[in-house]
Amino acid sequence: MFSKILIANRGEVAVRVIRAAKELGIRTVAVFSEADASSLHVKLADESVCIGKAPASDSYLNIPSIISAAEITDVEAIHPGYGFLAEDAHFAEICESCQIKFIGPTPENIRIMGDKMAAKNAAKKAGLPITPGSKGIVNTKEEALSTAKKIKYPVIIKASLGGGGKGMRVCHNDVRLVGAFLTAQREAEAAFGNPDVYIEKYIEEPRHIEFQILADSYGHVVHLGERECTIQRRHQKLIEESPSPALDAKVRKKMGDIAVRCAKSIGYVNAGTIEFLMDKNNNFYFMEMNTRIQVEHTVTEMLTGIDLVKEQIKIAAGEKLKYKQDDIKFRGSSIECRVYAEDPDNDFRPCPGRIAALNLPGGPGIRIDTHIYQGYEISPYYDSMIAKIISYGSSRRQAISIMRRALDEFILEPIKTTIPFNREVLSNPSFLRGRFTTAFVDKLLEAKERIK
Ligand code: MV4
Repeated sequence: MFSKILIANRGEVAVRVIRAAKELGIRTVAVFSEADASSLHVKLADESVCIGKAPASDSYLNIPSIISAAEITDVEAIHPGYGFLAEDAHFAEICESCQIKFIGPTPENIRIMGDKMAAKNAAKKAGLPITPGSKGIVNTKEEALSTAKKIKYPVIIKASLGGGGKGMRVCHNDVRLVGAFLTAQREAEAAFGNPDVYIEKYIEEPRHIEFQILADSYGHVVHLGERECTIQRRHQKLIEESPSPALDAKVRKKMGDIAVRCAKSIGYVNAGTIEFLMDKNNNFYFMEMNTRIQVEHTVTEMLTGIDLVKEQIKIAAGEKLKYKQDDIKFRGSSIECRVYAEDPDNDFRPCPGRIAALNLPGGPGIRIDTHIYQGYEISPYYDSMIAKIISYGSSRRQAISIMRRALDEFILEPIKTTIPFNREVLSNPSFLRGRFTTAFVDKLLEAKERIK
């Protein structure tokens, strides 16, 4: 096992990784920007190194600074958390070439899944269900039109290096398709330095369901069940839960087996997530694979009792998985509400500032993952997620009532947060019945707008 690792991240995930390392008896090095000198991850780590100015490009994305910090402090491995450099194949490569273990998948794993068309082709080759669409990159408007003719409207144009909703365009007819195709190419070039786009059948009002997998370096792969991530706004997830109210045992088994097959087929190592789109008739399709630990990994931990971050570190250190698929038991129901320092009544505008008063919820069935404390200054430079509230109960109803009680306990002054919005979702009849699609949040906000 490693004796010392560096955490190339900030905020709640840096704290999360430090906790896992501590429990494994590993010493920790925090890196921080000039804006984060008094951040919790710096206080909790054994050592810390300032790596640059507040803008992420000068600090948390600054590879030479991070590698220098790792060399100076003599760490054996780097955990990237999520965001920043977590899915940067080049960074993973540089770590390895400096004899520093990257706690995550191989550079090849990251590269193939970062190219969404290549990922789709790999998934297809492994026998996964994929949405009908172009065989590969679509290069001309004639090809775009013939693809649409074959799969029929509506279609969606996606940037090959996009993902997470960036650079997507939905089209309903030939007239719109040509313009949208050319714009999508131009936008992809500007955003990702590569104009490649592909086209697929647009699945209307789907659900987003993802499977957590763990893979060791010896080809052993298990899945840890699904997460329901359909409650999103502009590709920002707001509430996640496990199990998904949309799956029965049969579909769950089928999707889990498929997720494992996908990871095995590309020789995947470490923790990863296979995302699926599910349509109204419960048909599901491979969408993307995330090659990192995710924000919502917590709900999976509650059901399985498995610490995913500790597993990531153990896998990177060369340990074998201790579980076979049948050893993984799922118990109860868990929900995560993300708390953003944003004003839900003002188009979710970020609300940075100093926290004057704070009460974090607690009690039975509540877990809080956060880096905030009373007196902490929420920085305008970074993501506005300030806490995750995770509830755990014996049933979905229990998990919901525990969460509603916890939301009522949360006090944070004078910053506006998305807690009131979370509360609304948790009392919405469609949500309570487990019947919702990716259009849920927009519909809720539109309904509110009408009665204003
Ligand atoms: C789609 C889709 C419908 N049909 N692909 C959004 C994020 C990126 N991972 C892919 N996304 C979508 N791909 C086809 N063929 C709808 C979405 C989508 C979406 C997916 C999951 C959760 C929320 C979403 C919100 C809007 C669009």
